Amino acid sequence: TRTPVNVTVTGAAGQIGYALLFRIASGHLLGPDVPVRLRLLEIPQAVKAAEGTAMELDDCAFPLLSGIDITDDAKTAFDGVNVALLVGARPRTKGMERGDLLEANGGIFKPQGEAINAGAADDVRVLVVGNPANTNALIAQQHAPDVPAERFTAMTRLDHNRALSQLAKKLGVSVTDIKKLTIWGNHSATQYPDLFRAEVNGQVAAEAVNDQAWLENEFIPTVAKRGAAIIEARGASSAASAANAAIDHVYDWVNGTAEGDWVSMAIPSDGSYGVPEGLISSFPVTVTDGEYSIVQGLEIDEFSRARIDASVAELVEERDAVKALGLI
Ligand code: NAX
Repeated sequence: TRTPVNVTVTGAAGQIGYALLFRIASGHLLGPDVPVRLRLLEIPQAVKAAEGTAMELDDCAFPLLSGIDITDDAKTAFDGVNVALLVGARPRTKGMERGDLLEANGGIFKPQGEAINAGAADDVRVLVVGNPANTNALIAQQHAPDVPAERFTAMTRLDHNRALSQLAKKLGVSVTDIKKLTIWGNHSATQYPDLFRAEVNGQVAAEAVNDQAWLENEFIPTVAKRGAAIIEARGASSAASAANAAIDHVYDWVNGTAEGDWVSMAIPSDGSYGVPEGLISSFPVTVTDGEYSIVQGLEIDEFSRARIDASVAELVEERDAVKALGLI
């Protein structure tokens, strides 16, 4: 029998945590034959709620779930971790300036990065979901100098999946007919969902759409502002779809991407496509043998170039702001 994989989830008592944990325990994160051991990290006030979720996990009698530990101590939570899902973050509250938001999150992601550095397994993979995800990932990574930088990633897969679904609806096709879609840049309103390199049944997606006004004025804003639309409709932020995207991100990172397709992941830039080295920015990536690489050699048209540059400029600003605050 296989040794269980240690999966740590932070913010485990939150709403994404609630949607995520049951799918991890039922084998969707890593595969149907991979046993998992869950570590739940919460703040002290939410430990009891996490214990309640753990009771429900017990009550599912998942064959692959070999144990659950709950803690409010980051060092304990990340000791021996193989997959770290950093979901818990400090949300922006009314009247909060960007500097306050970044500082509050620095107070979370700096110690978590240090704890990962101290105790993680050699093969650790980190996915940051908590916003501002790209910059939180950068903070954690900068405090984990002994972990290869590329193991720190942030989630743009929800944006990717949202874009797939919007495009499929527009063209009356199935999401499986669409390949090579990319989210570029920051997981924020400046992100660029790219249809010029995407394909629909072999045809360039932007050409299949053949409606630049829809692309610019409907598609891009709908994908970029979908989070706000969900809050408006549901009265709560996206949770199950975010958990689903986290599952997709890690599953593909571990098990590989499909031949002839790619996925979107925010990863440390190696300078590809003019994105400054080290920034955690979303790219088209393929995965083979558990290692991702940025799809190379794509020609970037002028319209796309301007959109990518704008989102990357925002990431540079965020990085400079956390630098100025002494967080990295
Ligand atoms: P909730 O507020 O429901 O849950 C967050 C949980 O994190 C709470 O239980 C809280 O106690 C815990 N927490 C706070 N600080 C912590 C710390 N230092 N250590 C451990 N746990 C801590 O939020 P939820 O709806 O679950 O969303 C979580 C995060 O995901 C938010 O930052 C949200 O903005 C972000 N999202 C990111 C998305 C993405 O695509 N990258 C999409 C969905 C979501 O908006």
